[in-house]
Amino acid sequence: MAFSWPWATKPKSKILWLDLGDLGDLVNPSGPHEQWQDHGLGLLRTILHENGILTDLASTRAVTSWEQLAKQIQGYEILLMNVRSYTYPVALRSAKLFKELNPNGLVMAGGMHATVALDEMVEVAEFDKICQGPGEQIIVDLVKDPGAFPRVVQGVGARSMAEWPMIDRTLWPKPASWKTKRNFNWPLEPECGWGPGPVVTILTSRVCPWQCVFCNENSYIPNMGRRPVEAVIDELNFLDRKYGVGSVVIHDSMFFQNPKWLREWIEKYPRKARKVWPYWAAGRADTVRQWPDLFEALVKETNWTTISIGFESGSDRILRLLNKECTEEDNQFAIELVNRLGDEMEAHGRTPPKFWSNIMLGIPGETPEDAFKTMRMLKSMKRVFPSISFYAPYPGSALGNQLIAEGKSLMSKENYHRFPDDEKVKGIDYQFYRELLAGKYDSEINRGLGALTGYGSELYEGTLIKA
Ligand code: B12
Ligand code: SF4
Repeated sequence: MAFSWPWATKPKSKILWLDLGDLGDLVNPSGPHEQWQDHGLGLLRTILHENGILTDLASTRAVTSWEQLAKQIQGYEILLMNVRSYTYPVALRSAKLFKELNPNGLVMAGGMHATVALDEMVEVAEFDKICQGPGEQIIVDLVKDPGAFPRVVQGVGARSMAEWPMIDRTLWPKPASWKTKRNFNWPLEPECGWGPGPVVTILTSRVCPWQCVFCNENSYIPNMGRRPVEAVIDELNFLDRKYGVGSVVIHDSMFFQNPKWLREWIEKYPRKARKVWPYWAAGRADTVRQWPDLFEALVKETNWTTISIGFESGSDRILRLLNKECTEEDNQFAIELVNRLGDEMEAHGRTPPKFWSNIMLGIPGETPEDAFKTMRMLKSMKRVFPSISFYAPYPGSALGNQLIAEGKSLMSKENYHRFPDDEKVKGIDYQFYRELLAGKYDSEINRGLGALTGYGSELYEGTLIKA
């Protein structure tokens, strides 16, 4: 039987999976998103356990010091980690600590960072095996016989998410303090203001086909079939029967794609789910404009209450620079539609949908007027959670790779972590943006509102968001 710290005293398996995140995120978290669970870890541990390979679990999020972590990672032969760029600093330090404590142990790391920044990881001797790409079809063999593989391993994925097992959510780390335990709803997840708890995070699709230069996931995540609608509903019903579901977060990078799948979702979710749980999911302004009826049906019939849209900017110039393939007009169309739907639903006593509006500031090439236009766009949203961050040049993305190559990125392996207000690119006037968010230019922004309606003048103050 596998177990998780802090209740365990001695290793039961020789293999340890280390969940990554900032120290203390499951002890005394600064926000709800840090407490969300890692589906890569959940999926691969489920596959390992289904194949008879039991792993123990520790989490950097469940400790508040490296000394505490050291006690939990001693005595193991293999350390497994899912490394993303924003967890790379913690992964690096953990790998070194593991090798100090277990000089004959093997560190095997996979995850996004291995795929997009292999060079960086290859330089570090402590990483014994580095797996690029998906791991579901290789993890069992790799762990059974690491010697049969070269140091850098090409991962193998499933053709379709239909082949993925249902994650055994009890293999996820537990909240690690009385304070977090109270509201965590483990093995489901805590609420974050988008819908009632317990929250289920779930994936229905893996990759987004667009190529925004700050993201372009499809250049490094292989395409794979979407999870069948029935399987998603079955999992939600199973979790509801077992734990009771309050609301759902669909973690897909792009939920609003593939109209055939979405039509089936509209047909089956309201009929077959034990309850039409409200959910958070992501879309794009241009496709909302392209398929407005489909969008409206999703909002009204399936309870899509928190609509995440990567608006990013309110200026055509910047949208083009980002290869966003959305225009100011597309953005305005989506905003007006959601404003109207919200009014109608409210008039019928229903909860109106709300935007989770992703906005980037400090994009190289952005002028103050571009930023003012973005703020005006934000003010034309009647019901909105603004999610504003300073642009971050992540490796793997076209613009990120370019800025890193030009020596303009301020993100380093000690500081990949994305704090929304960190300074991330050389030459950006961050002071201007801080003043903008503190309201210094409000009269200018409001003057330019023109035909747009300005809702809530304090809308974006203090709204730099970490996720
Ligand atoms: C859900 C999600 C979130 C959620 C939850 C994160 C969580 N707890 O897991 C939230 C909203 C909180 C979030 C936040 C952020 N995220 Co995010 N997120 C995602 C998303 C959409 C899905 C992740 C997922 O579950 N994937 C599915 C699982 C199964 O895949 P996986 O974890 O990669 O694991 C597979 C492989 O990597 C491999 N593997 C993994 N580990 C191992 C280990 C071994 C040994 C082996 C062999 C293989 C292996 O096998 C697995 C199965 O195939 C991804 C995009 C994507 N489609 O993956 C972005 C993504 C991971 N996020 C990203 C970023 C940048 C962020 C943010 C920094 C936001 C931002 N854009 O500024 C923040 C940071 C939060 C923080 N803590 O500071 C980037 C990471 C880029 C990078 N280079 O690492 C991604 C890729 C999106 C993107 N294109 O920009 N995110
Ligand atoms: S930013 Fe959004 S739309 Fe653009 S590639 Fe990434 S997930 Fe797709």
